[in-house]
Amino acid sequence: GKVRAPTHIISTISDDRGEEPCYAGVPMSSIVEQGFGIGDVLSLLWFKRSLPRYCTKFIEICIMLCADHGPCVSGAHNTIVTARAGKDLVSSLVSGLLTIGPRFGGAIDDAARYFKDAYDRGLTPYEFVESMKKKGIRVPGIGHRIKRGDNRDKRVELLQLFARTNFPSVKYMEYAVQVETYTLSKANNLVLNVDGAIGSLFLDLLAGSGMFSKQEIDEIVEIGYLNGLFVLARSIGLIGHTFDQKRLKQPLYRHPWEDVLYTK
Ligand code: Q5B
Repeated sequence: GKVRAPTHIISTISDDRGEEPCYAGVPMSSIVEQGFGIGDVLSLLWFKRSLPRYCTKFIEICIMLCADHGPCVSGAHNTIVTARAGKDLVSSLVSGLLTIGPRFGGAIDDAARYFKDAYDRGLTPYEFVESMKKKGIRVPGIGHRIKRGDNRDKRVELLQLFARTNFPSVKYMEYAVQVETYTLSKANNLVLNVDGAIGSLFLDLLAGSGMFSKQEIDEIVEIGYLNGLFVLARSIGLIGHTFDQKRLKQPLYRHPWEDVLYTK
């Protein structure tokens, strides 16, 4: 019989060997003809399946809401400083992206992990938050530098409204809201932030859409797909900040001495 030479790479999401590229088996012409959007493309390339319209719309809303948050946040700041140092687009972009992590924008996966574990184990918000405190871990998805109990993050409200109207179940999000109610009783800055809203709502999307097995959901949460949403979205804004600085012909950035505490 035929002997197959061993391959060095296995790939399952896309194929460009035919007449046209395919994403998860769907030819590019179908993607265009059927009027697919970026949420559909992401579903094919990340989850290897077409998701219902309300899911792809939710993904698109996440991307739109996280595309930028002004020039003062960590990522934009790094990108602006890098662009002003005369670096190219890719360098400016990645210098901003490199700030995405557990404190800034990259808490979505951990928010999903911890909210899922706590909800599935039946922990009350009090038990969950206090157990995190004992372990010395900040609750991912909770807390914001400028948002407060009396100045909520509009993005979170928009995501919650969409999900309450369109998702079959929002049990994880409701749990996250209960956690927020408890953390807000401790401090006014401990709001459910955009990472926590996306993390909990994506759990609801995975569990409620009927498109994923329990094993697949566990794998998605364990691997950590969801920070990818923030990385993808914020790249749009970081690229914008790079162009903005170049357009404005901004000089090399130097931080003022007066804003540094020099001490021994
Ligand atoms: N405390 C976000 O902290 C921040 C606590 C907590 C328990 C918590 C903090 C945090 C978890 C990570 C997270 C995503 C660093 C944030 C984002 C995108 C963004 C950004 C933008 C955009 C803010 C004061 C006291 C301390 C702390 C306690 C704080 N958080 N306790 N669980 N989660 N959150 N990140 O204001 O007793 O005084 O020692 O790490 O979800 O990144 O717009 O800027 O779109 O770009 O610096 O929205 O919450 O507060 O560090 O002074 O803490 O609160 O232990 O207690 P802050 P700190 P104590 S969304």
